[in-house]
Amino acid sequence: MHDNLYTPRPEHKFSFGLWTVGNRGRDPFGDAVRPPVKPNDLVRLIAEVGAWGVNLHDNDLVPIDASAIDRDRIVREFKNTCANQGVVTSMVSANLFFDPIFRDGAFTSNDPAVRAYALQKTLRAMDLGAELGAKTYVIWGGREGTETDACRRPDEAIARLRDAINYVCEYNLANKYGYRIALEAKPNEPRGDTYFPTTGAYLGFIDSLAHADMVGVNPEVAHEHMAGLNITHAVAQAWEAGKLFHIDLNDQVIGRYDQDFRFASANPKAAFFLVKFLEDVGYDNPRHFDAHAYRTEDNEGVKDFARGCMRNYLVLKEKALCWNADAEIQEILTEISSARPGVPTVEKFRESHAKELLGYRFDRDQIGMRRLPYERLDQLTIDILLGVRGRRSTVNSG
Ligand code: GCO
Ligand code: MN
Ligand code: MN
Repeated sequence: MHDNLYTPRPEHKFSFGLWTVGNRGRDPFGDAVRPPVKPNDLVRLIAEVGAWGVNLHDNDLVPIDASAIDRDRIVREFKNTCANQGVVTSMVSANLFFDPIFRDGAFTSNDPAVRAYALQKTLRAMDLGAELGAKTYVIWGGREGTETDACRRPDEAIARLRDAINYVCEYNLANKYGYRIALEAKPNEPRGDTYFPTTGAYLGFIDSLAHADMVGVNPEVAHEHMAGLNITHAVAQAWEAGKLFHIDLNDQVIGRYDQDFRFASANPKAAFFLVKFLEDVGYDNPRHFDAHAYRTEDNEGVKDFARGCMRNYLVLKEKALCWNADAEIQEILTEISSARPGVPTVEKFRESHAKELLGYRFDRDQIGMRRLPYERLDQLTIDILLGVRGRRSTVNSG
């Protein structure tokens, strides 16, 4: 492939989970369609497609019942493969949803033994990630939810989750692991309802933690879309709060099952505004593709899927640059937000300003008449997205 605008490079911090490129196409209605690929070979695949990092759950790499000796050998070999392939382990997590013990949740379970086991599994996953050099630890409350609220009071579940996260933060400090903990929200699936259904819900919760500074969020495109929400607004709130520690990029049609499609494949316009936001603000944490190939693909097709995720990101990044450089777009943006001479503006509170503001007579008719040419603005955006406007890439786009 030619080295061009759409070639992934380490500075893009593109990463894939072992469970994403290793997804075998199992769904609730059908069994696996792709043969298993070993973690070390998945790392080779990640290197081959040009990504920077790999993410994993504890049991994506180390079987849940592995002996200590096997565990150490597996981790050693994985570390070697990553080093040889130039792939960074960027994020780790514990699988707190697959084993039947977690069928009613992990940290929020009513059973104290389940909660303690979930914590033990998490601490071990933190040890594992630290050994591999990971700096982000994701907590996704996979089964932290209900089908019926008869089973427990939701505020008790919330308090249990707080206790667990506070413990995790203390362990992080005690071991000097330097993790940034990223909480990932999802509205439902696999449970009927999940506690903390949205990124915004987690942002509200973080302030109640003992080590709030250590904890941020990991918004996922599909999860906000499943709830019918605007992912860019959620991401912007996280960014603005200094909490955008990680991001799960994929795609999802609103109202459907948890699809995990290739990034930007279902809603390219929403993906465009997301990429534009991340690039405009200078987001520099990992860009993780938490998605998987269509069930119709074989293992070769998984590479097409992975390359497509990164390519779409980079194409949209280039489109965002075109958008920012477009004179007509910039003119409209300036026009719609310019201040009016003599009309008060919002300032920091001062008695004198409040007095002036209260005394001023706003001409609602005149102010309300300002043209807001959003049809034109959006059409210019669509023209850029559809490739009939804006800088044309002169290099072969491979
Ligand atoms: C999902 C989630 C997971 C998490 C992963 C990392 O919908 O299944 O997005 O893929 O991101 O478990 O904690
Ligand atoms: Mn998901
Ligand atoms: Mn995810």
